[in-house]
Amino acid sequence: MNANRMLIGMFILSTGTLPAIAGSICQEESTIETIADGGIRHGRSVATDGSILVVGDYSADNYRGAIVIRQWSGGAWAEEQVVYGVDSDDEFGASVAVANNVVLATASESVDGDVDIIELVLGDWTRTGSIVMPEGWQCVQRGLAMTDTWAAIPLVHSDSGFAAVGMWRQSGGIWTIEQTIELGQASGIHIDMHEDQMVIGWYEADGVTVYEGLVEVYEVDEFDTWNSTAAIPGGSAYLLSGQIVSIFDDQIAFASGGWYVTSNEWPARVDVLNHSPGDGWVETWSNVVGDSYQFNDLDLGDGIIAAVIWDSDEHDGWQTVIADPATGMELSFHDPGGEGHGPRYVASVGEGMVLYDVTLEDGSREVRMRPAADCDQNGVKDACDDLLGAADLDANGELDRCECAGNLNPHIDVNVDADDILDVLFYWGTETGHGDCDGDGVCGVLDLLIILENWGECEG
Ligand SMILES: [Ca+2]
Ligand SMILES: [Ca+2]
Ligand SMILES: [Ca+2]
Ligand SMILES: [Ca+2]
Repeated sequence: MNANRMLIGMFILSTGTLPAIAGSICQEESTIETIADGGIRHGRSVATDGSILVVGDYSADNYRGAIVIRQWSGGAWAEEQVVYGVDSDDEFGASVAVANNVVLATASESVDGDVDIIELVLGDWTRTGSIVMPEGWQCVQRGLAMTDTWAAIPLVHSDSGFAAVGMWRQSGGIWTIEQTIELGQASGIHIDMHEDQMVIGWYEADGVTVYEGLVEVYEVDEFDTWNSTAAIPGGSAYLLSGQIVSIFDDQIAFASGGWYVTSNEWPARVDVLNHSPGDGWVETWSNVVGDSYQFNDLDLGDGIIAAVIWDSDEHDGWQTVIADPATGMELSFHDPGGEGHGPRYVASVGEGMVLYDVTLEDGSREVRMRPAADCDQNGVKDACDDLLGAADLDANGELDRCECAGNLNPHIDVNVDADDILDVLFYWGTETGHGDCDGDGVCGVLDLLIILENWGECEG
């Protein structure tokens, strides 16, 4: 290795500025606070595409409604921007979606509303137009979904009450309706899209008899037509299936049962199915959460599920849950708001970041974003911590500081000892993953204290 190359190597090791890592992937924890003049429904809807966070509050300004947008730009979160509804009691922002630098937001089903288009114009998020509903159809409050080129809007017929999904395609900034997927008599549907796939959950599909529910997968063909490619009927095990659905890269997740919707008759459960060319959609994971529970939201992305679950047996039984179906991991419960400050409504996951809502001690609300995988809880995704260099010296896929606090050389020993102190002294004052016991990105006195506190053999 010549001297120049060694210098470059040292630079990468010490600063972590690997050019291959996109800024949005290593973004940090963020918060969107309650809009000052509203707030009780702040966070009732959320959406993210990784670099843009959108939070809806349809109660803002006496139910005119508003959305708050934050954008990751130039390595930091830009200031929040607020876009209000046009008319009073619009309930704007009841449902939001974001893709390709375009935000879509609905008004309530009680209003004869269209879907507004909000885009960046000279650095300001601005209402640039709206998607007009077809004659006789109204937009439903919940379940708006979009991709870079498509928007799927849940519709209800003004006279018959029949449910449908309107498919709009965007070309050159103009949105045109291409198709109306008519479902039948019942308006309770939920939609999610990812690239050229869509899932529709229709939990009242069998509304005449037992509400077994139906989850349907659609794919778009080369003629821009969406076709149903799979139907997963409810049946007794999945009663009211499809109340919440999510799709991501040939994987779907859906919630069924639950305390609130079935009065404890059928337990709340989540099921995950994977698609493979030969076998179709096959169940790969399921979790029966229990009789007293209900799902309020779930979202699938990057191979993990983020969900909001409520336990009716507990006074404040709200929890945000992150689960990894691929590893068969049981649901792991997080209560990011702390005791009594649980989430209520939403969870969304994208680019390895989870978006969730919390109620604070004074009753105000905020929406937070944090990495899904953050074992050292420093607000930085562990994969990004590792990019700071040598944070996983034994190369087992877990940050060394999470495995044994203070042991900087797990590839050599399992002790917090003198050579760890020598490492800290060597890296003292530098930005590094090595020698950084507390995960603040630099090596210094706090790291030395952790070594002294944990002196001796590693546990486990
Ligand atoms: Ca971390
Ligand atoms: Ca390790
Ligand atoms: Ca050691
Ligand atoms: Ca440190």
